[in-house]
Amino acid sequence: MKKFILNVFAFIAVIASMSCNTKTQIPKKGSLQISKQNKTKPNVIVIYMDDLGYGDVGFNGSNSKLTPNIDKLANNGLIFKNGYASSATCTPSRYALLTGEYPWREKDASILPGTAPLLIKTSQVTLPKVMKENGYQTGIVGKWHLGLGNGNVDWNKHISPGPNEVGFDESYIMAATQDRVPTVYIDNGDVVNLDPNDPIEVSYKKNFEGQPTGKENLELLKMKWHHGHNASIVNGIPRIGYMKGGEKAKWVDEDMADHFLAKAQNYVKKHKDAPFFLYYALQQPHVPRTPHPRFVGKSGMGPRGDVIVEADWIVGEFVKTLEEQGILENTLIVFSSDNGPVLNDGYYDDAVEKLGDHDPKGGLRGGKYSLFQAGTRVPFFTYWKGTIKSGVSDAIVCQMDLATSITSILGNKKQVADSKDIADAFLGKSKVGRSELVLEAGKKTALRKGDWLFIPPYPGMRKVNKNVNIEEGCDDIAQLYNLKEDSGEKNNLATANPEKFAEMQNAFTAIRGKAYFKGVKPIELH
Ligand code: NG6
Ligand code: CA
Repeated sequence: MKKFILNVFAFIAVIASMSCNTKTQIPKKGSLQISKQNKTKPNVIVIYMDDLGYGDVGFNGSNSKLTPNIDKLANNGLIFKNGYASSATCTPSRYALLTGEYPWREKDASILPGTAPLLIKTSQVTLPKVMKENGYQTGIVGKWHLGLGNGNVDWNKHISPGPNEVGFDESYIMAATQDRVPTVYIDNGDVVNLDPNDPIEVSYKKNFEGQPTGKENLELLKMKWHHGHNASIVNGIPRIGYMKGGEKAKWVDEDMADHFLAKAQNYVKKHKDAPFFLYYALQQPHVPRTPHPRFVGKSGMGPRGDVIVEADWIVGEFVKTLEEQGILENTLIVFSSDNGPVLNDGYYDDAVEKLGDHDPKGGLRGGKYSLFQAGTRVPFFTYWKGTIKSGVSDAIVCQMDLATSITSILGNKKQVADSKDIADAFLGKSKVGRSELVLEAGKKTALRKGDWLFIPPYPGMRKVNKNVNIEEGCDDIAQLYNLKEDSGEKNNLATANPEKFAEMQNAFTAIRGKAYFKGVKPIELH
């Protein structure tokens, strides 16, 4: 009898568990994925723009209406008014984002040619590795620009080490920049559409015999170079560096945004059922600006505005995919840019002529390549539907802090290099971010601390980069600005406020060392 009762109970338990299972198997549209994933382990996506300025986006006050989709996301997320890239150029900023280390600690972290060896050591802790330790699938789609291989890449063979050796399970990238050769996509270390009968050769030193160049063959160009960019011609666009062969593998510039979008969408669809980390690095609005024909003329500002409109559409489509896959609520999105804006960055593309009233700098001083704020203060927001409340934060946050902070959000502790745990600032639970941050431009550094910016003297260094018409932030004398009262960095208070000056100089010296003032050899960028 006892046995019978036990069996009845066991039977009821089995039926109950079956009906529970059936319940979870017929969820409302979209909820299955959410239930499968653990709420404490959101997907994490970093959407990273290339050269998008603080003032290019509506959510930082621009009236130009270039970014309605990005603005919608930002306005439903947490907007950082003091959000920083670590540097005013691409490679160092990406290095800091992925390693959590100040890029000025790594001597080779400056703008890399397409043939540079991998900058990140395979033994180094990285953001994607940290995510893997936390049980995440990791992927990168888009711009890499952190070097590949060991210094002598054969583009016709498997390329390694690269993103897959520093923490990414999957990678689909361009090696460097859109204006640098090789102009091919690389899928997990292999050039896409490689034809063994048309091998690829790349050099940054000399041209391959008989190959046309931007310098000598102006008649072949559909886009004219202004400075630099006069080496090999691909798709009528002159590039930095020389390339031969690989005709079938060459990308079509106008299709690049759609191409990377499809890869990012596929990645999301493939991995939606378990936590993933995706670093989606768009190429816009870096030069050459090549909007798909359906975006040409859409901004009224020429190609620079048009590719921002294009990128905005892309972000909108990408978010739609997250929604359709039912994972938007379980995904933390971080949106930012690798450095500030530049208009003429080497091609005649009407960026200056058609700018109109638009201010890519958003009232800040400088731009790409600059120690002034427009170099490193960039569009920045976090979005996590249902978890992060919409709002605006003044906390000082840097992309470099994501490695440690995201680990902390996942409930773990891991101090990654210079990356700070400011998880609460990223989630909007605290108004406090970093207390101080060293900013970098072409190996020159400055210190943001509280409301203040200290730039040490850079005697003899060029003040204005005439090619791009941007003030680089250097002066023979030291500079001190109160950014809260003087966001345009117009009043140097170094002599007017000796106490603050001494405090800031000491804080800077404590991090960079006394030798900095004597020994530093900053590089002048083109
Ligand atoms: C500069 C290029 C510029 C751009 C930049 C890298 C010249 C004259 N200028 O050297 O066009 O490619 O490097 O930009 O070649 S970044 O956003 O990837 O850092
Ligand atoms: Ca950039």
